[in-house]
Amino acid sequence: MPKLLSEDAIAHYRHAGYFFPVPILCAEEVAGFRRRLEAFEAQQGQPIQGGHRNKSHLLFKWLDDLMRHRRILDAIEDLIGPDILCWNTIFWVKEARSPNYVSWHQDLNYWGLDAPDLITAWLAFSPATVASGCMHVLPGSHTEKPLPHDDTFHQDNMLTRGQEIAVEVDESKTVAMALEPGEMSVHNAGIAHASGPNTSDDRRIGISLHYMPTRSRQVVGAWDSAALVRGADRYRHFEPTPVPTCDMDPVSVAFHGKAIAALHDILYQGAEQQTSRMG
Ligand SMILES: O=C(O)CCC(=O)C(=O)O
Repeated sequence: MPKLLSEDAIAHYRHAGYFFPVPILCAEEVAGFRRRLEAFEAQQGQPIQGGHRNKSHLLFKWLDDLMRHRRILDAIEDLIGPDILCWNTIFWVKEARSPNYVSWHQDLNYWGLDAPDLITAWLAFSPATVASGCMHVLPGSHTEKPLPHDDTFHQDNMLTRGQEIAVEVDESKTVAMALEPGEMSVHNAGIAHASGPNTSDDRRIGISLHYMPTRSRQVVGAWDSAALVRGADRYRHFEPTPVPTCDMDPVSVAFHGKAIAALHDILYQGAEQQTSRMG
């Protein structure tokens, strides 16, 4: 018996590689999360960026709590079973009227993870529409051979290396995953996906949470970390991340530094250039 998703939603995810929308937070709850993020940005005097965007659950207690939200984990358990690690959490912020985009890519090529059932849950903190640059997916592409990619390092591309699928993607076959604030989409990390610039007057803010079964392995980096968010981990392939007791808990901030350095090496493996972008 599934915990949250319908049998149809699960079947759709398996054959198409994605499903949306899944309602997670009410309007008041999601506004509270947006306020917390924006309070941090106001304190920093700039939008969240660089290392702060990744493994951010180690920096913000409220994000560690969100990563363990019962409804999110029920949906993930319906798709990958009860023993669940969260490998990464990444903020994706496109400012109002910003040219920033995400080119067509497949994440499994870059994360060094031997985890064909790795799921990205993407939760909207603000309206994600076609105009604001919501994500698009190419249905079924997670079941095919990984596509070749080029590194473009384009300045407006939000991805680590501006990685882009080297063959033409037939846009007529793609699906736009528009979300209201508080709704979530899920996609398999092998699916081809992308998003366009933000032509709206509001910021487009989302958090991606990357969940995988505990049997998964890191095969590129010598060391990697993950948070056990549900069930038991009898494999111990990843160093368990500390649970912050408050925002900017010194113990988890120190761990974050080590985890981000390891992630940087994994994401830039084989690249000809390196920047501070990670995503
Ligand atoms: O937020 C976006 O537009 C893209 C996010 C993405 O590529 C991902 O979550 O895998």
